[in-house]
Amino acid sequence: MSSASLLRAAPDVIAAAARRVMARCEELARVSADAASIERVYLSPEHARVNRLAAEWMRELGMRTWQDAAGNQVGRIGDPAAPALMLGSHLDTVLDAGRYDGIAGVLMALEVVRLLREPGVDGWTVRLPFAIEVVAFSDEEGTRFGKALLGSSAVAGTWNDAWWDLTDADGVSLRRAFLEFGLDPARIGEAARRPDELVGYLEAHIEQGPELDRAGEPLAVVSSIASARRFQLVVEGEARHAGGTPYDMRRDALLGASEAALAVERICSAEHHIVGTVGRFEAFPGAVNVIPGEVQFSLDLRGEFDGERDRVWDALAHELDEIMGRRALRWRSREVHSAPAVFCAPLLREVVAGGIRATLPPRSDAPPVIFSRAGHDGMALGVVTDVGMLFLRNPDGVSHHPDESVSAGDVAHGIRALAEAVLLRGTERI
Ligand code: HGY
Ligand code: MN
Ligand code: MN
Repeated sequence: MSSASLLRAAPDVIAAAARRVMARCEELARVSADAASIERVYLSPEHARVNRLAAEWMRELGMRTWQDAAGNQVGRIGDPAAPALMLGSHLDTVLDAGRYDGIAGVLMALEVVRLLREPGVDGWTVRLPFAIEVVAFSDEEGTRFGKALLGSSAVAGTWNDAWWDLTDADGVSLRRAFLEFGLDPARIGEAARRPDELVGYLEAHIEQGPELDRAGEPLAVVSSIASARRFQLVVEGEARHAGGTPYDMRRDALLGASEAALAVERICSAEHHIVGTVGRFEAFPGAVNVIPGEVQFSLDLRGEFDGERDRVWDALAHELDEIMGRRALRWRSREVHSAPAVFCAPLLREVVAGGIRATLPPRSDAPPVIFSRAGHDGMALGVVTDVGMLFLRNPDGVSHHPDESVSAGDVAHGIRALAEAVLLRGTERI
């Protein structure tokens, strides 16, 4: 794959594009359910507001825009009859989020359109053998309903009607939230795209890890996206008086669940490319003078390969049986999310590597290649089209946190590399 630059754009134009991305990340960060932090969840008023903003920015670029049946905001430019190369990322966030996770990828995709569009007979177009679509996915995180990738699963045609009964912390079902947002659950199938409508999905995203920062590298090619399984676990003991109950009579659910959380760290940290995290942990009844009779906690388990991830889950389940048996407790689990590992398509890996080579100073070795421990919408889209990802350096790897950051300089590199990758993809047979 050539490393010659195909993009005709002056450095100051790219720098201006990066500044626009950074400014818009700040603007979108202010669209939050909480004035003191960034919080934007699926089918919320904040989701509707950022979709309107994204649609406005898409229309400014001459794109045709629509909100699809799952609440994803879409813009399209180019030959209406041609298949599309889909760019984008997500605009929803975790709680107390950073400014760039997902957001930067959507905005960088818009800047690529700005760089590639040209005046056509009936408006703006792109001189490529495919159209370009930019998708702002609506629920990559799964913050509100626990199941991640809802927006991109609808686009991939893998929506599961069992999800309609998922409820948020207030007991609102996904079905009711759809209706209140103005969407029709019966039409969810209309969001699905066919393989022949797409030539691929290409996403730029901050790394959400420290590898590029430690290596002093601004950009990387993503090899694969970690497979994930998420569980809700319950440990049951017996609520008793904190003062009057002697230790030999206690069945303390919190101590059993705490041993379980430590076992997650011990077992996963001994594995290669497996990570397990207990992110939510709640004791009931939650009174200071009552021995916890029940604990509910989450488990987010990820691995480079599905089989390894599943083997570790079996080992964890065996360990929990031992812990709870020893403590005369009971435990159960409910799986709330599962997504297989997705391996990025060789052609898209090549064009991303070519885009990086065309952007950065000449180098003798190949651009860095990284396995993504973070999940992305590409995990859902992998069933319907080729997936490729470009990673940007994420200082100190801080993400899912207000201190999440990315430099304007690296965003400029990322915009150029993404545009070069799109142009390289355009030189290939469809
Ligand atoms: O959880 C993740 O890995 C992604 O940021 N949703
Ligand atoms: Mn995230
Ligand atoms: Mn993300």
